[in-house]
Amino acid sequence: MKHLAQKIRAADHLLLSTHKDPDGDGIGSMLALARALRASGKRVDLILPDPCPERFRFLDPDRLLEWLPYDAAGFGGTRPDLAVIVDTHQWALLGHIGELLKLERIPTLFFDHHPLRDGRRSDVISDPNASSNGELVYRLLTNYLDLPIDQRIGECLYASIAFDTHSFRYIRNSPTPHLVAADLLSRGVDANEIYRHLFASNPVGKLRLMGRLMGAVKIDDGGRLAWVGLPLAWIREHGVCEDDMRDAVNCLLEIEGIEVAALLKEVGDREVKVSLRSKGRFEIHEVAQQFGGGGHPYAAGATICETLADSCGRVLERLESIMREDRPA
Ligand SMILES: [Mn+2]
Repeated sequence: MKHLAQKIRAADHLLLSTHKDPDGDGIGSMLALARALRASGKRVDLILPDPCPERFRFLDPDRLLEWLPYDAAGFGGTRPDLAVIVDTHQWALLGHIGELLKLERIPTLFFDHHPLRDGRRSDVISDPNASSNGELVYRLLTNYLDLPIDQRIGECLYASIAFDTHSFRYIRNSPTPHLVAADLLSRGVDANEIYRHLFASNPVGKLRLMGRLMGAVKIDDGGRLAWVGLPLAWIREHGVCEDDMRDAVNCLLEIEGIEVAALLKEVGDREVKVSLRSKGRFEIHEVAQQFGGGGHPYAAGATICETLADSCGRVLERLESIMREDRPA
């Protein structure tokens, strides 16, 4: 983190970005870092590889976030000195932004909290024990950059942490997210307001689709595995967006006795997004990696280029095989 702080301090013009399908943690982390660095006099541009989902817009009233401002023509003569990517360390998840950074040879650092997929990398600053990237940005600002955290920055950091911990439910028994959140509250952050935006602003179509989806859930492996396939036609019928279905897999994991949950969401012709979750007895990121994806030991995902039915078959086979080894003789 010292290395990252040095590089940031040395840069006058920074570019911040995050992964495709940007989430509350990535967006909150980008905005918090950008606000703090802008206040210290730096030029900071924020670009997203996909549009910002509606429910995170409240964090960005002055519209700092841009989507696709940089086309193939490049940076228009104003090359950033440094790019900092939050909440991922995978080039593949940056889409066209990754290609542009490579093409223009922009020095790029990844600031992340996901376990590294392929050994050590000098361009990745990652702490997989952190609840969220927001927690890491907080640590960077307070302990390494000595930059003040005002109420606005605090809101973004609080939203990051609340989003990735699902309102402080998944905290890996570390007191840190609570301690950081307490400090942010003391800076004037309105936790109720953030909760309302992040978790209590669901469109009714999402609820109806969830009802339909829950009716289709299958329970296997003697009650330890819950899974469901979500056809693209259902998503269209109910008019929900990608972001709306993000928590569906967690509902499956909340069933009594379930150890592993899988949601397979059809997103296009022969394109299925797989989300895997585990309560902690089984590590499922290796299954995601077998399909070219990644994530945390207990929360991971991948994209499979097959039909929905074939994807379900292949994923179930892998999950059942890792769970079989644990079955009492
Ligand atoms: Mn995150």
